[in-house]
Amino acid sequence: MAPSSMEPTPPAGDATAPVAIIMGSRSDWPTMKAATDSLDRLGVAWSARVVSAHRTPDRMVAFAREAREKGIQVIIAGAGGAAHLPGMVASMTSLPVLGVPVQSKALSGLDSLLSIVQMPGGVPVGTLAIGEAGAKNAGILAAQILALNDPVLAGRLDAFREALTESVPETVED
Ligand code: RP5
Repeated sequence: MAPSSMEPTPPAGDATAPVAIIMGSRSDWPTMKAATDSLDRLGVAWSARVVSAHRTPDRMVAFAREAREKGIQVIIAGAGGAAHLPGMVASMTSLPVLGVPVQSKALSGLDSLLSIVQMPGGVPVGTLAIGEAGAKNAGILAAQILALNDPVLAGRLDAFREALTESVPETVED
C-alpha cells in the first residue's frame, strides 16, 4: 500500500544507533515520536523505520534477524489494532523488545494492548502503556537498559529523575 502524502514520515535517525524504533505504519509516528523525544533528552541515538508484521512481513523478518549484528541493543516496537509486530520480532531475536500499543480508532488501543501484552511464556515483550505515555516510557526504559553498562548515561537518568521531581509543585495553587 503506497503511503499517503498526508501521513507524517518518520525520520530515519542514526543507522548505527543502539536503539531501533519500528512501527507498523507511518500513522504510528505521531505516537512513537514520544520515544525519540525521551531518547534525545537522554542523549541516546536511535533509528526509526516502518516495519509491518502484516503488510511487509519479509522486511520484518530481515529486520529481526539482522538486528543484533547491526549493533542494535534494544528494540522499541509500536503497533495498533492487531498489533503483532512486537511479538513477532521478539520471536526472532533475543534482544529486548519493548512494545508500545498505539491507540486505535476502533477500540481506543485496548486491542493493541491485549495483542502485545498476552505473549506466551518463553517469548517476552516488555509492554508499555497505550499511546504517547507508553512511547515516552519506552524511550526512558530503553535508556535504562543501556545504562546498565554505561555510568555516564546512568548519571543522565538520575538527573532526569531529579528534574522530574522538581517539576511537580507541592501546592495546589500558586
Ligand atoms: C497497524 O495498523 C499499525 O501499527 C497502525 O497502528 C494500524 C493502522 O495502520 P494504517 O491503516 O493507519 O496504516 O499495523
